[in-house]
Amino acid sequence: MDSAGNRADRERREHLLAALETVKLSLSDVRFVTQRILSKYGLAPAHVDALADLIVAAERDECASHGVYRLAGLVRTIKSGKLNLAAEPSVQIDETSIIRVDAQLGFSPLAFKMGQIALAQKAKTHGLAAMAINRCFHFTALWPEVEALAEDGLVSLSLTPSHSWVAPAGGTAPLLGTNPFAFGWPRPNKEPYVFDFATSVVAGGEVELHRQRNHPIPVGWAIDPEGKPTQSAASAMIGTLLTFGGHKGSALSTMIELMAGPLIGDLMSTESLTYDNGVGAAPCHGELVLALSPDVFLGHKKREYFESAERLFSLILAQGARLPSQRRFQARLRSVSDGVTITRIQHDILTDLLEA
Ligand code: NDP
Ligand code: PYC
Repeated sequence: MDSAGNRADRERREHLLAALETVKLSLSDVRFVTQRILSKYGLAPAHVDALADLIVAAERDECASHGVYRLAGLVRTIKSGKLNLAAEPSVQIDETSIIRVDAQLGFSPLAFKMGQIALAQKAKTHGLAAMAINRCFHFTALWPEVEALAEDGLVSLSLTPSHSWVAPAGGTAPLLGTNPFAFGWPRPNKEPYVFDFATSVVAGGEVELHRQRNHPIPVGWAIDPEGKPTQSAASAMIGTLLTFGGHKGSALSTMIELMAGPLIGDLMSTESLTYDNGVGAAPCHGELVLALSPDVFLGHKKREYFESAERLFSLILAQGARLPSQRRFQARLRSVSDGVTITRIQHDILTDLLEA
C-alpha cells in the first residue's frame, strides 16, 4: 500500500516530469512566433495576420489540434509551390443570396474574412444566405467562424471537406475527409452555443498529436492498412480513420462532401488528396457557410422563442451535462490571464522552423 508520504512524493515527481515536458508561453509569444515563422517563409502580411488570429485563438481555447502544431504543415504547404502566397480573394456579390469568394489558391481564413460582412448583410436582408468559398487551402477549425457570426446575431453552419483519410461505415479504405461541421447560435448576453467537430471520430490532427507523443489511440478511432482495429497512431495514419456514430457520421460526412464540394463547384476529399500528389500540403478545396437571421425568421417573436432556446440550454445543464464550447470558453479565460502550455516536442519544432 502507498503511504501518504510516498504518494505525495510520486505526485510531486509526476508533476515535475510533466512540467519539464512542457513550455509556457504568453498569447503574445504565440502570435509573435506564428507571425515570424509564416513571414519568414514568404506568406503575404494579410494572410499572416489572418492565420495568426486563428492559431492564437486555437491555443488560447486549448484546441491543440489546430494551434501551433499546424505551423509545420503550413510551412510544407507554402514550400509546396501550390499555394498562392499573396492571393487576393475576390468576393462576388449579385442579386442572389449567395456570396461567392474565390480564394485564388490562398489560405482560407482571409477569404472567409473578406466575405463575412457581405454574408451577414445578405442574411439580414433575406433571412438566409450562403457563402461559397472556392479554391482555398484549408487547415483551420471552424468554430471561430460560426462564433463570429453568432456575435453578429446570426445562426450559422459551416462545412468543409479535407483529404480522404476516412472510410465510409462498412468500408475499409479511405474515401471521405475528416470533414468538420460547425454550428453557432447567438445567446443574448451570453457566450453563443457553438459546436464544431470532425465527422471522423476525432480530427486527423488529434491522431497526429498522439503519434508525435508516442501515445496509443483508443480502439474505434482507426483501422490499420490490413483493415484491423489499431491503437497505434502511426498505423492509423497509414491506415484509415473511422467515422463517428457508424453509418450516421458516414452519411453526414458524405453530405459535407456533396454540399461543400460538387454543390459549390469544388473538389471532394479524394480529389483534394489527388491534387496534393503526395506533397503533404493542407487540403485544397471549398467551404460552405450558411447564415440565418433570427430577426427575419421570427420578427417580434424572437424574444419569446429565444427564451425557449435558453430553457433548453438550462435543462441540458440541469442534468449535469455541459454545453459544447463550455470547456473552450473556460480555457479562454485561463489562457488570457495565465498564458498557454505547449509540449516541448512542439516547442522544438517551432524552434527548428524559426532557425532553419
Ligand atoms: P471533438 O471530438 O473534441 O469535439 C469537439 C466539439 O464537441 C466541441 O464543440 C466540444 O466543445 C464539444 N464537446 C466535446 N466534449 C463534449 C461534452 N462532453 N459535452 C458537450 N460537448 C462536448 O473534436 P474533433 O477532434 O472532432 O474536432 C476538433 C477540431 O478539428 C474542430 O474544431 C474541427 O473544426 C477541426 N477540424 C478541421 C478540419 C478541416 O478540414 N479544416 C478537419 C477536421 C477537424 P469544447 O471545445 O468546449 O470541448
Ligand atoms: O485535423 O483532420 C484534421 C484536419 C484536416 C485539415 C485540417 N484539419
